[in-house]
Amino acid sequence: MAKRSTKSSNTSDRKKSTADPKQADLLKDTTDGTDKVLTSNQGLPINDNQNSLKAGLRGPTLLEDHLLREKITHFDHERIPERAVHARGSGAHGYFQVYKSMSAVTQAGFLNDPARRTPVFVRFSTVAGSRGSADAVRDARGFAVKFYTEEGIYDLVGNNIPVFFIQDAIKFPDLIHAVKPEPHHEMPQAASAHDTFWDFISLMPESMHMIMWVMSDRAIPRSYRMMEGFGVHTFRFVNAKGEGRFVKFHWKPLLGVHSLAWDEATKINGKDADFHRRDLWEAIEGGNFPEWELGVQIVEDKDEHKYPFDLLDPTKLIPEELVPVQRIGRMTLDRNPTNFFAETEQVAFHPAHLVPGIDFSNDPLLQGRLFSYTDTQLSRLGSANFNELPINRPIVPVHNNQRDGHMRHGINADRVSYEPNTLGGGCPYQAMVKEGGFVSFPEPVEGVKVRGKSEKFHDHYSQAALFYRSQSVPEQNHLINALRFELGKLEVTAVRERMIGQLAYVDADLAERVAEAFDIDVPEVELPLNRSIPADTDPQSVQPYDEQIVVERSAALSMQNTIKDSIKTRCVAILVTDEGAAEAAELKKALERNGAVVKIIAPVKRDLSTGKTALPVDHALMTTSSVLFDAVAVIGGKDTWKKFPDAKDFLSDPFRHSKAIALVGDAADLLTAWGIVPAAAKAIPGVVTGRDSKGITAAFITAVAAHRHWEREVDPLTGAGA
Ligand code: HDE
Repeated sequence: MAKRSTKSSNTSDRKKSTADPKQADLLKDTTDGTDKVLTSNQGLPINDNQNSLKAGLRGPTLLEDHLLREKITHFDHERIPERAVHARGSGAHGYFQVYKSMSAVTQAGFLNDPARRTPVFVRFSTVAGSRGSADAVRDARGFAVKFYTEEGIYDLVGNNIPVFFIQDAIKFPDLIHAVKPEPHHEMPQAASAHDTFWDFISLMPESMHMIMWVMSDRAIPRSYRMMEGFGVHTFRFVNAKGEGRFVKFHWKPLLGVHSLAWDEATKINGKDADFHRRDLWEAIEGGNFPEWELGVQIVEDKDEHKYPFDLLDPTKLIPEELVPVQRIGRMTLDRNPTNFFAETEQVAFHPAHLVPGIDFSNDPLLQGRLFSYTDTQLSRLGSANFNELPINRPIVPVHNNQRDGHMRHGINADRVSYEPNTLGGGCPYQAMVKEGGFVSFPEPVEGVKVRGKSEKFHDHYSQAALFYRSQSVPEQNHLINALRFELGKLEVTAVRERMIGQLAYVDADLAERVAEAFDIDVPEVELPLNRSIPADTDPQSVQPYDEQIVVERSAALSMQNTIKDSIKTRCVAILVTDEGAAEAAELKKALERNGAVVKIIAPVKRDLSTGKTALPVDHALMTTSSVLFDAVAVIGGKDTWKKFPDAKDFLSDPFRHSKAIALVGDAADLLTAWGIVPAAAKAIPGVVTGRDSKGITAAFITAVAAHRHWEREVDPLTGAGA
C-alpha cells in the first residue's frame, strides 16, 4: 500500500521536544496518523472509506454497515455545549518563572524557586459571544492561566479588566441574561448595544465602574498579546509560617497595552473574524513569543480596613498609587496547541484550583465562582472525570478514593476506595503540612446570617470617576462615543435616559456629552436603583456612599502612559508595484530589523522584481485590508493605485484610525489627491512623506512605535479636537 506523508514539520518538532513536563505528559495521548493505515475505532483496518454497504450497486444501504454507523454516530456527537460565557477563546502553551523567591509572603512552590519553569496553558476569550463569533467585539476579555505546578494545578482565572459588573454572585445569571442576545430573536450577537443589557445596567449603580472600562478602548484590544490581565478579586498569600496577607494579581504585557479604534474593530470583524486568534497563533509560529510579567499588590492584614473601599468588593481596584505593583516573574507563551478541541475547548479552569500558599478571600463574587466552575464543567464536558482529560490533568500523580463515572480513564488497582481503611494499609493517606498538605488559612469568622453588603460596597461612583478622570482626552472621547453608540442603539427611550442620568453621578461633563448625541438635557435619576438596600433602611443614608477622593488620577489606568518606544511585532503593510520594489525591499528590511512584521501588498499576487532579486508578494490588494495592519506605507505607483477602489480604502481607513502612514515618491500626495485630507493640510501627526523610502524610514519607525496618533481626531458633534 502506498504510504503518503502530509505531516507538517511543526508536528514532528512537537514530538521531539519533551523538556517541558506538561508537553511530555500531553505527548502520551497525542496520536498522529502519518504513514498509518485507516482503522475503525476498534482498530479494524478499513478497506473502503468511500462507499457504504449496499444491497446491489443501486440498492438500499444495509443496516449491517457497522463502519458507516460508527462513523456517522461519532460525527453526530462531535459537538459539546459551548461555555455559557467565554465561549469564544484561543489558547497557547508556555511557561512561568519567578524572578526571586517570594517565600517571605507565600509558600507557593512556583513562586519560591527562580530555577523552576512551571508549564502553563492560557486561554483568552471574549465573554458574551458564541463560539463562532468575531474576535474584535466590544467586550471584556477572559485571561485564564493554568499553572501545572509540582504541587498540583493552580488556576488564575482572570479578565483584562481589574473590576467586575456586580458585587455578588447571585446577580451573575441576571447580568449574563441581560447581555446575551435577546431571547425573542437572538440578536445581537456578541454585543452589549441592546435594550436588555442597558436596562439592567441602568438599574445597577454598582456596575458603573466596570461600564467605564468596557466603554473604553480596553474592551477592543489590539491583540491578546497587548492586554493586561487581572485576578480581579482580592486573594490571600500564606507563607510557611502560616501568616496571611491580601494580594491582587496583575499581568503586565511586555509589549505594552494597545487597542483598536471602534470603526476599525467593526471592519476587522468582517475582514477577519479570527483577528485575535490569528494574531496569537502567527506570533507564536513566527517566534514572537508573547510575554507578561506577573505583578502583585500586597496588603498586610492590619491594613484591611485602611482604604475608603472594601478589599472584598470586586467593583473596586487598589490604585497603584496606594499600593504599588511588584513585578515578581514572567510568563512566556511559546507553543500553539496541537488540537484546538482537545486543548483549548476541553480545558477546564476553576478559581478553586489552588496550591498551598494561595487562598481565597471572602469576596462574595469569588465565593459564588467557587461553586460555579465545577458545576459548569459537568454539563459542558459531561462527566465528573473531566479532570482526567490530558489538558486538565496535573503533572503530579493523583490518588484518592473518587471512583467511576462517565468516561473514567484511569484504572484504579486498589481494593479499597474508602478511608480510613486497613485493607489498603490506610492509603492513600492524608498529607501532613510538611509533606505539602493543603490547609485553609485559619481566618477568624463570626457573624449572623444576613443577606446584605458591608457599608463601603455602596460607593458605586468614586472609582468610576477616578477611571474617567485618569483617561487622556482621546480616551475620554472614545469612551463617550462608545456610550453614544451603545445607547443610540436602544429602542426604549426610558432606558437610555435612565442610563444618562446614572452617568451624571460619575461625571457631569461625561453625561452632558453623551446627552448631546440625543439632543436632550441630562435627565435626573433618583437613587437607589438596584433596590439592594434592605427595605427597612433609609436608602439615602447608605447610597450613594460619600465619595472619597484619595487618588485624583491614576497613571496606570490610561493607555496613554503605556510603552511606545518599540515597533516589535507591529504589522506593517507596504503597498508597492514593480517600480518601487527595490525601495520596498529596503524599507521592509529596516522595519524587520526593528522587530516589525512586514507584508508586501501588490495589485496581483506574483513576485515583484527589485532589478536584482525577486520580492515575494504576501497579499494581492483584494485579499487583504489595511484594518488588519498597524501601519501602511505606499511606495510610488500612484497611477496604478488610482485604478483600484480598494487602494483608497487602504489609506482612508488608517488615516481615520490614526495609524502611522508613509507615502513615498509619487504617492506622497495621495491623501490630498484622494480628498482624504484637505489640500491645504500641512504636517499631519503620524504621516510621513518623502522622495524615497530611505529618507522616511527613521521617522516612520517612530510614528509606528507611537501606535496611534489620536491628535488627528475631531468630534463631529462639537468640532473639538483631541
Ligand atoms: Fe467566570 N465563568 N463567572 N468570571 N470566567 C466561566 O466557567 C462565573 C467571573 C472567567 O477560558 C464559566 O468553565 C460566575 C469573573 C473566565 O475556560 C462559568 C461568576 C471573572 C472564564 C463562570 C463569574 C471571570 C470564565 C463558563 C460570578 C474574572 C473562561 C465556562 C460569580 C475574574 C475560562 C467555565 C476559560 C468562565 C461562572 C464571574 C473570568 C459559567 C458564576 C469576576 C476567564 O462557570
